[in-house]
Amino acid sequence: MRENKQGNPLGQEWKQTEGHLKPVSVIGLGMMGSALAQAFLKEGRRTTVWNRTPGRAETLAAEGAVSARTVAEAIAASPLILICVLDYAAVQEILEQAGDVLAGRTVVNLTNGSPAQARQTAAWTAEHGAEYLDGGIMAVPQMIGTSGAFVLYSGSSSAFEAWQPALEKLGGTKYLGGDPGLAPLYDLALLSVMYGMYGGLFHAIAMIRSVGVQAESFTPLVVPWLSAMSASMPRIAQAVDANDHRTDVSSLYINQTGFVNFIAASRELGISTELITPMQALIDRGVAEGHGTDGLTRIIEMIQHPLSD
Ligand code: FVH
Repeated sequence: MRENKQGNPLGQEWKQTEGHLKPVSVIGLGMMGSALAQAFLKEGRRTTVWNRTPGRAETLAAEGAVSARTVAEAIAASPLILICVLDYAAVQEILEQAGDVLAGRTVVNLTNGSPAQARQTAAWTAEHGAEYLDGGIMAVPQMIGTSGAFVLYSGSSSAFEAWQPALEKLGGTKYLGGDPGLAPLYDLALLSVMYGMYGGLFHAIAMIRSVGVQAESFTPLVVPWLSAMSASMPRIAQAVDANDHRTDVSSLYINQTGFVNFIAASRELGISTELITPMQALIDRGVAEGHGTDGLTRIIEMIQHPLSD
């Protein structure tokens, strides 16, 4: 085996590193990847970075990162490799450039994707001798390294145990299990909550602005309303798990009537109803299928068993 001057096998230069913090390599220096690299640099950890467009590494290099010229060089530099790029097609392109240096390392892929893509990437990395963790970042770049950020992980439990102290520098960690598809599944489910919330907020703001009211003067009413409504989530979850869609809050019938007003008012205000009509269609279907006295949670059953086209 070829060795470098210090007697370490080539491709394992990180073994020379002094100190207790093992080096990390961050691949992908977009908004999120840069924030991840900065969190490790802040900790004083040797951080090697690589980006397809090399100019993006300059700021981090000025902050102390080692800028690798190739993917293989970035991977050779550390036992822990974080990848955060556009999509899994990009992840695959990157991993294929790694060659043999991948063996013996841990790849933590924080790119947004589907459970099936995560499982495929896990199988591919295992074939190349690396441990694999998939991750879902529940934060925006500015939150990385703060107490508000948390990251979901799934895949190799031994890799998670070994690297948890390092990964905690990015935000809270939540390990979901050995199936690498779990982190992206939970990530996408939580994003669904976020998009639902923003969809509702955007429609509401459009309504309010159409009569000349500033969004800023409306949101102080929205925040306590959302907190009050979200307080009911554990009770809703309990009822759903028990397959109990009865309600003492409001029936599908009542929501159906309310929705007619909601749509009519939006049209009168000249606002598109694109964000809200899908919900109306589901409420109408629930009533048509004989569930008018059930609560809104009946919709969960309906979308789990969609109508065939
Ligand atoms: N930004 C956010 O708030 C969210 C929070 C939750 C997690 N997401 C996911 O993180 C992934 C990266 O998102 P990002 O915000 O960093 O995205 P960009 O700033 O647009 O950077 C994209 C990077 O991807 C590189 N890239 C794209 N295609 C390729 C490729 N074929 N080969 C190699 N790298 C590629 C791109 O490189 P370049 O354009 O600078 O050369 C950027 O480094 C994403 O999955 C989010 O969903 C972020």
